[in-house]
Amino acid sequence: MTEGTACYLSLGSNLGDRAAHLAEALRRLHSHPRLQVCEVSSVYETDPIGPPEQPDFYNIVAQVQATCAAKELLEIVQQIEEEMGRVRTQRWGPRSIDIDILLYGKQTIDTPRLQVPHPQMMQRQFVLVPLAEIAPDLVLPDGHTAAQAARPADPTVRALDMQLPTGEAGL
Ligand code: A4P
Ligand code: MG
Repeated sequence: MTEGTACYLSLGSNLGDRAAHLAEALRRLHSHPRLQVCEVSSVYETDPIGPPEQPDFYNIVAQVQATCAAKELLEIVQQIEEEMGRVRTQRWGPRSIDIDILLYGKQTIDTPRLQVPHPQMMQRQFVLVPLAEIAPDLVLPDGHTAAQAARPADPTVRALDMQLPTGEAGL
């Protein structure tokens, strides 16, 4: 049986080699001793939400088993963002890699540094469509399943025929 807490992460990139940044972030997550990357959605090209005039994003959602607390998971993802050279300039602006915690098991967390479930996840098809691909029956904060909440035909979220390797595939 797989150990730990089932978590869902949203990964996005809209600078440089977007697919390579996502693949590198997955590799770094999986190589952390407390994390195992179990499922990865295919890659979606998505219209930017936030400041206009920025490049389209590549987005994926990954399911990760975590044998650490949520607070430590946030520290791990922020360290990966930092190591990968993300420069925080503008809120919702361009970035080489952004990793958000969508869900940490069934926990609700509301601290200044961490809110889980992610407060914007139900409004973002770039999160819901890839989430529904890997976990259609997952029940979301509003009681709907991921498959019910996702609009796969949304023109702002375009599936690319591109699958990045999961942990099992030897990241
Ligand atoms: N924080 C609180 N809760 C969480 C959580 N559940 N997961 C805090 C991760 N971080 C969380 O984030 C700011 C602070 O949020 C962190 O210090 C952490 O303590 P940040 O990553 O430094 O800043 P940000 O990402 O620029 O801002 P924000 O508000 O987190 O933006 P989002 O929600 O990450 O949105 N459009 C498309 N198509 N695809 C995208 O991926 N992403 C964004 C960024 C905007 N538009 C997008 C996309
Ligand atoms: Mg963020």
